[in-house]
Amino acid sequence: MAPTVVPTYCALCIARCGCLATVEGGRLIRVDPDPAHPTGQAICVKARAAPELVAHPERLTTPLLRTRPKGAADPGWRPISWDEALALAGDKLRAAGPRGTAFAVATPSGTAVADAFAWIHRLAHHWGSPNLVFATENCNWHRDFGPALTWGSGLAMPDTEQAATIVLWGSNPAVTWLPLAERVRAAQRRGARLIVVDPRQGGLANRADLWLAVRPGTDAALALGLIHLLLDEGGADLDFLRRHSDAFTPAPDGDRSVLERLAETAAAWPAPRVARVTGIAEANLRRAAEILAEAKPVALATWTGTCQQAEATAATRAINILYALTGSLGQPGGNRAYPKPQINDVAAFAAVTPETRGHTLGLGERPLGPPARGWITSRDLFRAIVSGQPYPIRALVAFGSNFLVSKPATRHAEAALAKLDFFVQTELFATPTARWADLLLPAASCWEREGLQAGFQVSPAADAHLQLRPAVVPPPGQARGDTRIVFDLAKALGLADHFFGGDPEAGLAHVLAPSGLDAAALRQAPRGLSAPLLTDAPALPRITLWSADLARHGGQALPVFTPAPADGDLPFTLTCGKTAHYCHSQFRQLPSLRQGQPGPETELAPDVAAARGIAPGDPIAIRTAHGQFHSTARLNPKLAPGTVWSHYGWWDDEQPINYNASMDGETFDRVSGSNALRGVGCDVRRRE
Ligand SMILES: Nc1nc2c(c(=O)[nH]1)N[C@H]1C(S)=C(S)[C@@H](COP(=O)(O)OP(=O)(O)OC[C@H]3O[C@@H](n4cnc5c(=O)[nH]c(N)nc54)[C@H](O)[C@@H]3O)O[C@H]1N2
Ligand SMILES: Nc1nc2c(c(=O)[nH]1)N[C@H]1C(S)=C(S)[C@@H](COP(=O)(O)OP(=O)(O)OC[C@H]3O[C@@H](n4cnc5c(=O)[nH]c(N)nc54)[C@H](O)[C@@H]3O)O[C@H]1N2
Ligand code: SF4
Ligand SMILES: [Mo]
Repeated sequence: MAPTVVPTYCALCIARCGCLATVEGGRLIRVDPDPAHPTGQAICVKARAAPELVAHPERLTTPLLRTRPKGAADPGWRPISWDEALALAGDKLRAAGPRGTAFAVATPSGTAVADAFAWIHRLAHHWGSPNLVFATENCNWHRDFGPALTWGSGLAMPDTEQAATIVLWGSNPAVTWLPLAERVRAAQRRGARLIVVDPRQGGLANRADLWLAVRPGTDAALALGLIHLLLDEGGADLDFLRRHSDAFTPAPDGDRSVLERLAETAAAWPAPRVARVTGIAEANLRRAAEILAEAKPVALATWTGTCQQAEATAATRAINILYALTGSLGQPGGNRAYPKPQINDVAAFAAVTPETRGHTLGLGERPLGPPARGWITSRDLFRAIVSGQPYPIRALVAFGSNFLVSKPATRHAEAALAKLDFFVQTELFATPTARWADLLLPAASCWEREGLQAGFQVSPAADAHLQLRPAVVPPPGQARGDTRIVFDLAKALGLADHFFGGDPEAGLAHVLAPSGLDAAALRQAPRGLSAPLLTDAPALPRITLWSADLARHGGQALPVFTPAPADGDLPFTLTCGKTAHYCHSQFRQLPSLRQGQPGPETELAPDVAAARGIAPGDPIAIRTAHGQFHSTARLNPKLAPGTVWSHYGWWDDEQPINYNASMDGETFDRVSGSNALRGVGCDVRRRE
């Protein structure tokens, strides 16, 4: 049979790159970019390896039931039918009860589970579970929700088309978000300036106007120092602040204005101190302040670089306030939300009663953080399972999510997973986390199921784009899409009434109803359509430099940063980042990707390598206060001095190569629960 070319998009990560899938005889044989799609300029090695993912011999193909005790190296999986599996899950979840059931979901930014994300929430919410674990506290919280403390909503997208200056702050789109990187490059070509704040000069930082080589974990000091310079030297947009913020109102606890109080707080960070703490030369600091004052509007992209820190809220607040001082928020050329296709949200957060929400783990400690939406940390989950406090949790329902590798070590992990009465996981592969499951359900990959994307984010045109991604090949064996599995489970739990009678097609019709397009029209147009009915762009809400919410909950009304004291035993600073080959702990099974990146590597700044006598290629061990992990050394002169920059997401039964096993699940931001995975004291040695 002649090959056919199907327009679609790659759903493997946030970038959702428009692409062309070539299919021959029911097999996916290649994936190419689709320049006619708003995000189709390029694809990455992961999409090129999609044929290996689809045809992989280790993919799960049938429901599997454990026959050996938990903790045994081999679970003794026994294939069972879908009917048996769903009936079993229904019985076990009824036995555990709604409060005794927790849910887990893989990251929607780094997997295709985004297709089913809202439906999974709907299932948890209508079942009545107070608890759902996903990556948010270490992923998108400080970009999408944390800024609400300062201006009531998330950061929104940088308007790269009209920005005079673009700031990438702890965000590396050349590796993590190709279409955004494309747009930043295009902006540079038309003369926009680029400032990159990152301990590592990679990707777009190589052609930035200014690279601020921040010592990992000290971003709050940098932002406070820049606030100080802008206020001290007349670089802040006071007019904008007068119109849109509380800057000129008296601070609630005195008679001076919020702006005066902010100036006083930031004055604790004069340039020489900032330089000492962050490692950034004073001249570069001043240059950054000049650009921010002169080349407006400023657009900001920030993501996990500033999120995975012990004081991520202080960093986010300081960066957001600095951004507010530029007067660019919500303006053309600044960060602003674009109108999106109108669709119905089916996550059903409103179905959660206050009583149920009151039982969300961690809500008492972090009421302004993810628990307010029912999103808990794996640490809190494991503690509750092991101790039975504040109430017993007996069952876990997971859709992907490899938390044993992607979350920091929590002392209770194995004890908790061993103690669960019932753990059902939907997966593509038998991961280290899945090995603890009682029941494993085979998931279809994004190439094997339909998926809806409403808005492709990176530009107004992309964000108006609505696409129903087709299944380009059938799933292996009996694997099913997550959405279908959610509907099946809903029926098994007697929740069909909340799930359109258990019919995913009726559910899809409901989702699409307000968009002006229906499933039939979208199936006719696999490349997607510009939706006729869009949401209104939200008005700029009032900016609160002074956070009464934080003050009320025992936090700081204005951001304050206390640098960690120097530790002679752990003289270097460990941090991490993503590579083009993998998403988190995924894709290690795919031969072409494994060939490109065969094992975990750790880049050392030249001063670190010299101090420890380490040469490129040396096997090394990285020690933190909580453990050590093995890696292979690389030298990188483009790292801030003292920095150790490592890959993560690796595991191995023989060797300790899991970065997160050496992290401390107990060190986290008090407001959000973000773990200190970056900016961690460490030492490095060569292994013999
Ligand atoms: N040290 C360190 N740790 C980190 C990070 C870091 O930068 N440094 N990054 C953090 C971030 S940003 C995130 S988002 C988290 C990610 O944490 P996780 O969400 O746990 O991501 P993965 O480890 O990639 O595991 C995802 C799992 O979901 C499965 N999966 C993929 N697609 C599907 C699907 O469509 N359906 C189903 N049912 N399963 C699927 C995959 O097979 C895989 O096993 O990791 C965090 N951990
Ligand atoms: N290839 C690939 N793409 C992905 C993913 C993936 O796993 N692989 N995951 C997806 C997901 S879930 C997410 S959340 C996004 C994340 O997207 P990004 O946030 O862009 O990803 P990272 O590479 O983890 O981190 C960004 C930068 O932070 C820098 N950094 C490290 N420590 C610090 C610090 O202390 N301060 C500052 N300012 N910067 C620091 C790193 O050097 C890195 O360049 O990517 C998405 N896209
Ligand atoms: S960056 Fe790669 S993995 Fe992510 S959507 Fe684009 S092609 Fe797919
Ligand atoms: Mo993420």
